[in-house]
Amino acid sequence: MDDDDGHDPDQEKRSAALHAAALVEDGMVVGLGTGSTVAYLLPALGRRQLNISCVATSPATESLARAEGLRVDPFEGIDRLHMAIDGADQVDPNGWLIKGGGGAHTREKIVAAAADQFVVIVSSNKMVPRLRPPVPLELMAFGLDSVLRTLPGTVLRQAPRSPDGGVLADYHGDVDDPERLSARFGATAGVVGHGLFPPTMVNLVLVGWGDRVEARQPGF
Ligand code: A5P
Repeated sequence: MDDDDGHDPDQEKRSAALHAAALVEDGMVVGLGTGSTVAYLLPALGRRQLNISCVATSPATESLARAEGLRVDPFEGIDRLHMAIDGADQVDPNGWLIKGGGGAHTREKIVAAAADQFVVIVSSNKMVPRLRPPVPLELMAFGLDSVLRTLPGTVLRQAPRSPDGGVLADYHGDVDDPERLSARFGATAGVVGHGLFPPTMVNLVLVGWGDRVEARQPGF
C-alpha cells in the first residue's frame, strides 16, 4: 500500500535490496540482517549464484537464505565479514539508526560491527527528521525487575525470548540525544543489547525513493 507521499514502501524496500545485492562480490563473507527488507535481498543474492559465505542474524533469515540456495555458516569461527546488509526502522539526518522492530538487534549489531562495510537498506518512510521512541532492548532475565526500575518507560514485549535467551522490551523514554542514551544503555547492567546504531557503524544507506535508489553516506 502507498504511504502518504504516494510511495510504495514495499517497492522501495525491494529496489534498495536489489541495489545492495549488486554490491556483493564473489568470495565475500556477508552478514545478512533480518526483516521484510532483507527478505527482498535474499532471492536477489541467490539469483546471482556467487561463491559467497553468509552469516545470518536470525533463524528466520537463516532458513530463508538457505531456501534461496545461499550458503549459511555459523558465526563462530569467522572473525570478520566483508559486508553486512540489513534494514532499519528509522534513520535520522545524522545517520543514527533505530533497529530491532523484529527483535534481532543484538545479533544484528554484532554482525554489523564485524563487517568492513555495513550497508543499510530502507524505504523512504524510514528516513525521519528525528528519532522517536521506542528503542528496542534485549535484557537479561536475571534481575529483570531491577533493570526495568533503572530504565523507566521500558515495556516488555509480548514476544518469545531471543534465540540467545534474552527478554525483548521497548524503551519509550526520550530519544532526543541518541549518543547519550546509547551510552546509558551500554552502562546499564542487565541490558544485553539495544537498537540504537551510531553513524560510525554505517558505511552506506541505500534509500528507495519512488522508482530510484539514493545512496547516502553517514554525515548526510
Ligand atoms: C530486525 O530486528 C530489525 O532490526 C529490522 O532490521 C528492522 O526492524 C527493519 O525491518 P523491516 O525491513 O521489516 O522494515
